[in-house]
Amino acid sequence: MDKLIITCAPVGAEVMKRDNPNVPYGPEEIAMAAIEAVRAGASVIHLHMREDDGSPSQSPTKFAECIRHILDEVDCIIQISSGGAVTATEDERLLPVRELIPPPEMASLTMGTVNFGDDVFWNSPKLIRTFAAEFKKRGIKPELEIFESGHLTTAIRLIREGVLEGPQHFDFVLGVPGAMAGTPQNLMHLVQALPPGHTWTVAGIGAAELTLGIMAIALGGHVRVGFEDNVYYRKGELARSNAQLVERMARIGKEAGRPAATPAEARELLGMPAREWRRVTAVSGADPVA
Ligand code: KMH
Ligand code: ZN
Repeated sequence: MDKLIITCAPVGAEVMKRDNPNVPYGPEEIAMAAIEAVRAGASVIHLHMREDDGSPSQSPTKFAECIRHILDEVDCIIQISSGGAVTATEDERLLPVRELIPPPEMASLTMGTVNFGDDVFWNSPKLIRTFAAEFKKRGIKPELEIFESGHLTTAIRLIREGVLEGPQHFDFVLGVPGAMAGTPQNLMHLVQALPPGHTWTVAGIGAAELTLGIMAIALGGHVRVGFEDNVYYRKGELARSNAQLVERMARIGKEAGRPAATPAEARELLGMPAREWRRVTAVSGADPVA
């Protein structure tokens, strides 16, 4: 089986320091958490931004500052969030996708609307097409976020239509309250419904992070861990850091014959161009790359 791509999602838009005091806020703390995670075996960093007080942000300047810190220290695939928070507008969600120079290698792209706790995470077909066109224009590889079974159907339709081109990378996000539960049966259903030729990872929420991660290792998929999805190491014990969660997955993967992929190996597995270690140096309203 292929080497294991470990994605770390160090913060998300919802989790707060009151949930776990080790949750990072602000570009510098988030960068530190990401660097430690990469050193522990993560090759992809799924990145949300936070203000220093913890409120969610889509500020390209803050993204650029954080990415600069990370890439000053380690090579990794930066995957920014185009989901942001449920309160973010469509334009706010697209800001870092449009304005980071150079563009990030990857960004998340959710394949449909879903209940999200007591809120709704809106992703109409029109929004998805707009986002996919922006990604294509800037050469950003999407990670297709699947919170519900119907999201996979939508993704398959968009692939058939050519809106999404080439082998795609799917993230099965299972266990968000209001969405598809984090059960082995649900993961099996999605894996079996996935057409051949694509890659997938699983982001189990809460305790499902570990159980579904182990399942993905056995099935040939990949794994996401981090405080965006889960703040516990085990029941009743908060995780010390994102890196601690990455380390455990890297250890289990190695034992199972799937050592952690390096960033270069992850790019190859995801069908992405090999890259020199790159730095985000600027933000602009204008896009000289497009
Ligand atoms: N925070 C959620 C509303 C993504 O990053 O693309 C959306 C989310 C998905 O986390
Ligand atoms: Zn996210």
